[in-house]
Order: sequence, then structure tokens, then C-alpha cells
Amino acid sequence: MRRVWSSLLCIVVALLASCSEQVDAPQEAGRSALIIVDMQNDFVPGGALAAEGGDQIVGLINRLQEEFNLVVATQDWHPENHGSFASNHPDRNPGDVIDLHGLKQELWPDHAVQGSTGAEFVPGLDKTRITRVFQKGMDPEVDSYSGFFDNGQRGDTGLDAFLREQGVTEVFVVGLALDYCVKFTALDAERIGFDTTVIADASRPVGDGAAAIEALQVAGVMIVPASDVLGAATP
Ligand code: VGL
Ligand code: ZN
Repeated sequence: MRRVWSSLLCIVVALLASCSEQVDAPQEAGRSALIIVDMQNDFVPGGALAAEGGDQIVGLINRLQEEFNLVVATQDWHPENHGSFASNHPDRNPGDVIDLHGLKQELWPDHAVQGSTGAEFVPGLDKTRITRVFQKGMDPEVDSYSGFFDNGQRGDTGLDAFLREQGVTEVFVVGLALDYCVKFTALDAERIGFDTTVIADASRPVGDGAAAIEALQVAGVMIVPASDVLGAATP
């Protein structure tokens, strides 16, 4: 009789175990992460390289964070002698395009200088859910719009390896600026195999936003409004 009870117990335990495995399985198949790009003082009105309305997306990004178990951020983090600053090239102005060590480089006003107020995250941004910050643009010789790799696709911030370690297969990208760092972060994400979505109203351009959206769609990146994500159960 003892034998019968113990084998019955075994069966029950086995059934429970297989049940809980089934419940967990979809999550293990791939998690979603939110990537918050360059929500720094210099990229909002009052900053050196402001995206119009950049300050108006902070609340929305905070609400979006609550929909994800994994949130990471990127931070533009330049040394003062960065080659993308017009001030470091005699007789050049912001907006000029030069050759910088073999790559086409648009020149910018000084921005996101390491340790400056302009480089800090905007005050209203909820930082408590951000698991890790990936800094970029530290090499004075090459710019880095993407949060994954520099513009020469050489230097790696470690974001790709981190997301894969965390079992992430799908990323949602928000932040500033839509036509530069958001665009190139999303293009890299899609290229290296993540299912990639840009949440359009949680981003703002410094220039041509419509052209950026077009380029993203052509590359296979999905564009959605925040309302599609808010309240939806994202794994
Ligand atoms: C950015 C230009 C230069 C951005 C950063 O965050 O979009 N754009 N550096
Ligand atoms: Zn920059």
C-alpha cells in the first residue's frame, strides 16, 4: 500500500512539474526589452542639440517602462576633444560634413560632454527601473549613433551580449533623437537579429522624422504608437 501511495505521489509531482514548465516556456522563448536612447539634457529644449518636444515624451517613457521586465538605457558620452564637435575643427560649423578617419561625419555643436549637466539624464526620467546604462561616443576618432556599435561598426558597447544573456529576442526603442541615435540603434538591433519596434510617439527627431520612419520601415523595423504597448501584456 505504501508503494502505491508513493508512486501516486510521484505522478502528481511529475504532473505539477510539467505543468509549471509549460507556463514558463513562452517567457523562456524570448523576452522583450525596452531600450531608452539618450534621454539627456542636451537633447531636450534648452540643451545644445535639442529635439523639439523632446521634454514632452518623458512621462510617456516612464509609463512604458512599467510594461517591461527589462529596461536599459544608452547615454551619449563624449570627451571634450570629440571629432564630431565642429569646435574641434578649425573653420568648420555645426551641420558641415567632413571625412573623419575615413567615415562621413556630420558636425555638431558640443554636446553630451562627459560629466557635464548636458550629458545627464533628464530630471523627470524614472531611473529606478533601468538595469544598465550603455555609454557610447567615448572614442574621439569615431562617432556612435547606435547604442550597439560605433559608426564604423567596430567598437561594441556590450549591449548585444547583455541582451542575449538576458534571453531577449525582441526590443522596443524609444528616446532621442528619432533620426539619429534611435534610428541607428533600431537598425543595428534589427540587423543583428532582434525583433525590433520603434515606439514613434515616444521619440522626437532633430531633423527629418518622416524620412527616418521610412528608412526604419524599409529595413523591417516595426513602427507602433505607445497605445499599442501600454496595457498590453508584454512578456
Ligand atoms: C545624437 C547626434 C549626435 C542623438 C547624438 O542622440 O541622436 N545625435 N549625437
Ligand atoms: Zn553625440
